[in-house]
Amino acid sequence: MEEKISRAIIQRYFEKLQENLSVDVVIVGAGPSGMVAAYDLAKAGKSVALFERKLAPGGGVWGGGMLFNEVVVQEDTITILDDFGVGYLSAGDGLYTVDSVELAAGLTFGACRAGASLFNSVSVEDIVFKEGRIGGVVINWTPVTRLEMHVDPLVVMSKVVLDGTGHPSEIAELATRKAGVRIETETGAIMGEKPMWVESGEISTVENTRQIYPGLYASGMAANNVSGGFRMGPIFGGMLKSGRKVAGLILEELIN
Ligand code: 48F
Repeated sequence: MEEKISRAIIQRYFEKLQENLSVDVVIVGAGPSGMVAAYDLAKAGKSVALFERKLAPGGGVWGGGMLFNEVVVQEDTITILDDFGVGYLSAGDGLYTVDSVELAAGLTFGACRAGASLFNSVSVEDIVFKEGRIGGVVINWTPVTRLEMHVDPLVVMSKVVLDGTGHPSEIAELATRKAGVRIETETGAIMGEKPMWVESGEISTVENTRQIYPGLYASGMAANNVSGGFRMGPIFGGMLKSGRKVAGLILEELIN
């Protein structure tokens, strides 16, 4: 029995990894925007590999506002919560509270059930940059990167990479710093997140969700950081809408 359990885990994990060595879409970061995008893209029949540095997917959702484990969403994003079967309560003025643990768990479950392959504890440490296009990601175990062990990584190829890494926009940062490319912003560089202004940040996060370089898209707070939007704190409608928007844009590219 002991041996069978280990064999089953090893066999299935390596099958899963091999199935994901070349995919339609790599999503970096299992935050809310990345997981909504993963759900929509997988539902549309695309192969999606989602890499999350931490053990637990969910990004900034779990902590709610200052560790009070509730977040707020706006009325026009309720349909996305319904898709995932996540519950909500009216807080008046078109706002709803959502239990942040239910939201993180619901988004994770929804993305996986839709068919996305989620690899947790795996960090994306570099990009593949070939012939003027981002063509995949370089991955390693998070403990290896955290301990700065001298271990070479592996590579996953994809038609499209989505930077869903949140505030640091790590993939856009790699593209500008290591590949030296100009990205699709006013300055051609990462503009950096501005301070708190909820209404503006919520709108601009969705507006700034787009392709920023051939083969590279940005969503959520990564899109905000890339294009210099205002931060917005524990309101998550913009993140959910950003994930839905970027999935639509990627689908358009993959179909054409
Ligand atoms: O930051 P995060 O939750 O992404 P998001 O979809 O949502 C932002 C909100 O949570 C919140 C907010 C709302 O008002 O301001 O911050 O933009 O999740 C990003 C995920 O990406 C992972 C990271 O651990 C987190 O779970 N991540 C970051 N860099 C890497 C990564 C990397 N290089 N490789 C793998 N995962």
